[in-house]
Amino acid sequence: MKLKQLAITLSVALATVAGGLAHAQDIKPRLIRFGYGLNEDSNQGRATKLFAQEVEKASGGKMKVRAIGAAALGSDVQMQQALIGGAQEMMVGSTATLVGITKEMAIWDTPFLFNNAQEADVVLDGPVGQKVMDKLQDKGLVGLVYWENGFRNLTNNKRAVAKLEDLDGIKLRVMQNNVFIDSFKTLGANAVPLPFSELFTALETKTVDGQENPYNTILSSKFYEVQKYLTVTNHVYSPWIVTVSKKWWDQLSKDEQKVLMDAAVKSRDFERKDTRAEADKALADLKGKGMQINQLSPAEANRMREKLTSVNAGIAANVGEDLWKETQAAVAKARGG
Ligand code: TK8
Repeated sequence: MKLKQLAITLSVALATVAGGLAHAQDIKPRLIRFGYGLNEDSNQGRATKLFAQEVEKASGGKMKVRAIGAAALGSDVQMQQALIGGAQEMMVGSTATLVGITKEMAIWDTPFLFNNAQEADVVLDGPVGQKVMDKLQDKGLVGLVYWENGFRNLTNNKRAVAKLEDLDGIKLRVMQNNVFIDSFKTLGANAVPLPFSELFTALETKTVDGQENPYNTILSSKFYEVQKYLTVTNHVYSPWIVTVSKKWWDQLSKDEQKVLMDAAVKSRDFERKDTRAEADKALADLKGKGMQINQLSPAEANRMREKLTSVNAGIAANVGEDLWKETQAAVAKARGG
């Protein structure tokens, strides 16, 4: 009797140990090359670092993230191709640069889609954001979370842009994306698509006169050194998206995938807070660096806004009327309408 009980206790104990081991074995040593475009000392760099720490912690040091910034692994578009081919594991970059791969991503390029970051969070983290993200899977990418790049503002070296006509003929670098090209042509600028990794030099050598990016990036990429005028336009909210090579992701165990997903969510929450805190004081910082900053009058802001609505039909046709309508409904709901 006693012996039998001991045997049962032992076998239960053994099963528990074996179970624990089996679980631990679902995480293998992995090296994750994680590329991004901005400097290490930027909101993108800081959140990548946090992601790396979380992955290492949750995997007991087995999964290691090698974070490689400043586009050292290539521009957004080049890294996306490396992920699809399986030559690189992970990256973070703009949704706007993914439009050539997944046309639905262009929905986020709709001018003035969101009025504030809270609306963006609700829609991006909700069913519409997930649906658009899931489209990547057919193309060899897995989207994990959206980070905040932020509301974009205009800088240039020619003149203070106080009204629509001031944009006439300004050579403006835009992302490699048709909605951005159309938007700025519509506003009268000479839109020049270029990868972000070439932007500082293009500004410095005056290949282009201006660019548009969130305050955070204007600061961390030191655009204030080569740009004099900043106009607060907030013309569009840009998300970043953390993506994984699907080829590689499909080789991971469920446990390994969970480690990455959990760390991605933590990095997203950290990144949004960090970005917003930095943006809140960025205008004062940029003024301190010598930039001349102006706000558009409400009347001029409205003129710009109205002009830009002419690109909406093209976006709707590209992403599909259903997604367009679903997004508008999700925004209205986020607004409490
Ligand atoms: C960084 C880019 C950047 C984007 C741009 O790789 O290209 O202007 O705003 O954040 O994705």
